[in-house]
Amino acid sequence: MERSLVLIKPDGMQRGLAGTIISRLEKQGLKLVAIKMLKLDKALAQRHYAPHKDKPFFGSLITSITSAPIVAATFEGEGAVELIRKAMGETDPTKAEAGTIRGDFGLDIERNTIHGSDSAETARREIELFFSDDEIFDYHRGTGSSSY
Ligand code: D4T
Repeated sequence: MERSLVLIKPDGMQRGLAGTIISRLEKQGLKLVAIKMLKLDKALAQRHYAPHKDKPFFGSLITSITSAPIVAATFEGEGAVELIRKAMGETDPTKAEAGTIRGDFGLDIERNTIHGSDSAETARREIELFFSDDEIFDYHRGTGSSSY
């Protein structure tokens, strides 16, 4: 079963959107298997965003993601990576469609409320950075709204 890492970024936290965003993804049928709140230190932020280390926005990305506590979560489900990317919408909220998380809540490209892994391979790398094996739970969740 595929997994994806989701981060509610500092701007999302400051606007009280963590519950709303987690809830949207849960309602989509994705299974929440790990969740925690933490304040990223610079070292972890740089490891997480290492693929962007040569980009001009890398410095401001690290500054913003370490500026306040975030919520990190792991979701599981068939096609979880793609489903979450679709639910997130375009990186730039001004281009993201209405009904997507960034389209509805994002302010600008630096304050786009949510991170989601961009491939299953990236997800494996990112989940390992944030969660140990014993923080990721294995439990049954029915796909119907009334089964548990
Ligand atoms: P993440 O990785 O946060 O899920 O976002 P995306 O996958 O949608 O976008 P990305 O990897 O291209 O960018 C990572 C992160 O950097 C911020 N960013 C991006 C920025 O501050 N300025 C920019 O010009 C770009 C392209 C937003 C997301």
